[in-house]
Amino acid sequence: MKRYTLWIGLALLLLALPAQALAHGPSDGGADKGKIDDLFMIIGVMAMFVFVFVEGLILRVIWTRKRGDEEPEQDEGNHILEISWTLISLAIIAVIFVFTYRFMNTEYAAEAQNETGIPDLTVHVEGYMFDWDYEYFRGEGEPTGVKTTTTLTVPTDRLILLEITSRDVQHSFWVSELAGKVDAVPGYTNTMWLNIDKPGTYQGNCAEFCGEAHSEMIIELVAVKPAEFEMWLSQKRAAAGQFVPVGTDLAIQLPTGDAERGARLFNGEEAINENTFGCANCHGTAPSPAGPSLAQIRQHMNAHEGYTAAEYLHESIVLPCAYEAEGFSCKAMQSSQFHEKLNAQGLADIIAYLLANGE
Ligand SMILES: [Cu+2]
Repeated sequence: MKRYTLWIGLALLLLALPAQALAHGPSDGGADKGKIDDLFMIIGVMAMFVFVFVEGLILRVIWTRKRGDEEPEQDEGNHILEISWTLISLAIIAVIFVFTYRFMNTEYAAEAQNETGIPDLTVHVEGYMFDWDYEYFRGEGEPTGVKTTTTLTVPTDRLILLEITSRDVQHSFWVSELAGKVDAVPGYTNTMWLNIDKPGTYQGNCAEFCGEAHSEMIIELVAVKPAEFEMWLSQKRAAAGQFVPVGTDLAIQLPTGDAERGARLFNGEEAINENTFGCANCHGTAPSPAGPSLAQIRQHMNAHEGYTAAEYLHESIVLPCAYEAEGFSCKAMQSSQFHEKLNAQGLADIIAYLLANGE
């Protein structure tokens, strides 16, 4: 019976291991893969010995002792034993320390390859509750006017510098296949160098717990061939030139809204200027601490004195902190800066959807 329990336990443990736990480091283009692999192997092998030794002792006790056995003789004050396990632990920690320190002192492989120190593309990465905004610059800082959210598009075989910061609380930029975690700290800029070999989509996530919808803080890094990237960038530039953000002026006249398109925008199924909004992440059908649910929004918009429902929604979207719904924080929505990412038509569509939802 006992043995079955053990095997079932082990099988469950293996099943519970996510694939990411096994994919232990960058595979392409970011930090030096060889060095991370070495470090992983050294620590992994040492940990394996300790694991087998300790588990072996535990198993031995399980197998040899029976219920009702007397307590074995206790051995106290054995200096040789105490000194030796202290020294062994110290030696293990010293080895890990030396190898880790050596690795921490090497620069990003992409940076080391580059002689001029000037990147081909610089991207300002700004984390906020609960998404990422990217602004693209040629070279070190020639503006392109192109901005995206969530999805970061970059060329392969080019030197890319990410300048990473945060708009509100601490976040961490982590695309495990490309490089290690880099903290996004308000008022401070950290850097990450990339030179990606393989085109493809690399998934990442915020790696610093930052609030209710932290798990929604997905990073999607799309690497495309340089020629494709240039096409993408020029299309984006053209679109960015036409895009007029709605801004925070509540007195402006909004066009007639399309509730169906509003629903697609609200649910993140349609983009404006390549920005998706994902309002539904925080404002779903079920109550959530992240934001008022659709039913709660309906209540609020119909009960706000001195405002029509449409006026209330307009203000709540472009100036989330003008009125804070009881029991919720407006900070996350304010960080999203929707007044910069929506145009007048998009805002009118979302308002039309929410108004229809109220009927
Ligand atoms: Cu975060």
